[in-house]
Amino acid sequence: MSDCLFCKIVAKEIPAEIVYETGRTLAFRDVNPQAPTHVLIIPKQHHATAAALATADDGLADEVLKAAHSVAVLEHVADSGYRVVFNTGAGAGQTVLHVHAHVLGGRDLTWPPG
Ligand code: D5M
Repeated sequence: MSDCLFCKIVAKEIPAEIVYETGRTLAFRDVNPQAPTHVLIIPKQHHATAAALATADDGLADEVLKAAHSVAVLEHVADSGYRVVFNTGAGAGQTVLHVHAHVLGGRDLTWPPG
């Protein structure tokens, strides 16, 4: 989508600190990190929300989750524990309408989230 911020990162039209990439996924550091490790995992193909990704039924949601795990390993937070979050919809705090998994780790994470 031409006006989508994360599609522009995929197209390398705006910069991002990319930490991991596969054929259909991209992972880059969040500009406003909430933990020592805070990486966003996106499908390169545009889907607005996790719900849209889940219903695409082409294995892409699976690839995003696998990429999240790979990033956790690369960032050395897989053993200590990390969180994968999909804010889905405005009421849950989703501000960028290109589905993204937040991978958060490197500190103790409390529950429930705000
Ligand atoms: O999370 C959207 C997240 O996207 C939020 O944590 C900031 C991050 N963000 C916004 N613009 C950028 C760029 N240009 N690079 C990296 N990260 C970015 P949400 O779940 O939608 O609230």
